[in-house]
Amino acid sequence: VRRCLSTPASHPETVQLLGKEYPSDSHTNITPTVAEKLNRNLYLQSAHPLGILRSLIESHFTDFAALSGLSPLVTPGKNFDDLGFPLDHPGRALSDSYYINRDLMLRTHTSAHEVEVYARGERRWLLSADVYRRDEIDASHYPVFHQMEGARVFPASAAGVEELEDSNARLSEHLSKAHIVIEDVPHITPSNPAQPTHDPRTSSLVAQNLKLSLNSLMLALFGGRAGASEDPLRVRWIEAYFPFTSPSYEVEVFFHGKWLEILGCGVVQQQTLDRANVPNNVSWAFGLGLERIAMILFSIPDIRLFWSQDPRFLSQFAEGQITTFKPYSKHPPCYKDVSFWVPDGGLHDNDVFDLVRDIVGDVAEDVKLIDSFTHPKTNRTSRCYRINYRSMDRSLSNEEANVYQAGVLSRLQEKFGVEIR
Ligand code: FA5
Ligand code: MG
Repeated sequence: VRRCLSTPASHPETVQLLGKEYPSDSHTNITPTVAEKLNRNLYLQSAHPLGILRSLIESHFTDFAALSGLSPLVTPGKNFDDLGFPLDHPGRALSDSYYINRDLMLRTHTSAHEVEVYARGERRWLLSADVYRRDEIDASHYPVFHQMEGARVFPASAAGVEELEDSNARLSEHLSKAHIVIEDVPHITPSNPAQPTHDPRTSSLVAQNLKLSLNSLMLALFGGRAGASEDPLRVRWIEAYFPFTSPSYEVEVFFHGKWLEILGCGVVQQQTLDRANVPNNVSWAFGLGLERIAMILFSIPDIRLFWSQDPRFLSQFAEGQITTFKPYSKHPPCYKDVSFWVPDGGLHDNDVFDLVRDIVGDVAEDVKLIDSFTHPKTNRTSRCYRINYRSMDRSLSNEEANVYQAGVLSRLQEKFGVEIR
């Protein structure tokens, strides 16, 4: 995995990913640090927290196909257009997503594979994968994370309604005995409507089946782990919006005193199923964040730890077991500020964050914009970011942090033409 960075951006160059070479263009913004992650496959390692969690969910959904190993390189068509994202959706922007070139990107969510999996004829399926987003830098954000998509298809017919009623009765029965408190929202409302081509009653049954299936998963994952055994598990359903589902919801779980967003889901837009050549069917789908859940279940305090190859991290986990992570060290933080005048064309926060992550790697724990002002006379804008340099594995010397800091400063000047203050 290599990108020739020595040539200026205006020259033709290529990007090497997963053993293949791709032409780059004005869209290319993938960094070597991110490119390195493409073949790590953390979620496939049976004794890694992400792999343990994946297996746990897969064994909960009996009779669902468990898919994985699909290439992270997808067309924007697959990631966005097939799912009905409007052309001006912010997720498409260079500031938010990684592009290899204008025709190829790193998937930003597992929903990018919905059409092809439905088209294969799968009717109950799970799909796990690494996904990529340009984002802020802190203990719960990393440019690579993992999602699991899940879906179930029913025929849009009397037989389908019968299957739904049957499944809903069974799941309700199972949940009625459980120690769980669910804050629900109505399946369908004017602001979260059934699709025009759907029979509202069928849509409502599909939404109910989705909710029951996921409440049952939450119970399997968190039940009995929510704190004192007397406390019931609390799950909260919230109305949401996604271009590719309606109605849509988000699920939050109350854990250690906080509501935590776990997943997005909904009744799949008919155009997705039509595009996959399975009309006359209805489906629900969800997409959950594996890190979010694993951080709670294993008490992992920092998302960078998932990428650690330190045996003090890896040796704490075993296949099939949820264990509580014991932090082996917390080295002192080392804060350094970088102040500069923003270039005339402007500069996106995510461009700064990505540059820091690329130069400093996992030693960058946190980057925050702490000050921004525009000079009243010259109209120039100055910004100050505070970087926290801290390794999870070892103590960092001030000299080392200074070397990183110098690297950040010179790359900011070279790449974006900022004027350091
Ligand atoms: C999606 O990605 C939708 N594709 C989910 C979906 C699938 C909706 C199918 C409907 C039907 P969202 O961007 O909210 O939605 O991400 C889904 C989950 O991924 C979040 O709930 C969260 O658990 C996780 N997630 C999102 N962003 C991050 C991040 N930066 N770091 C870690 N986990 C994240
Ligand atoms: Mg969300």
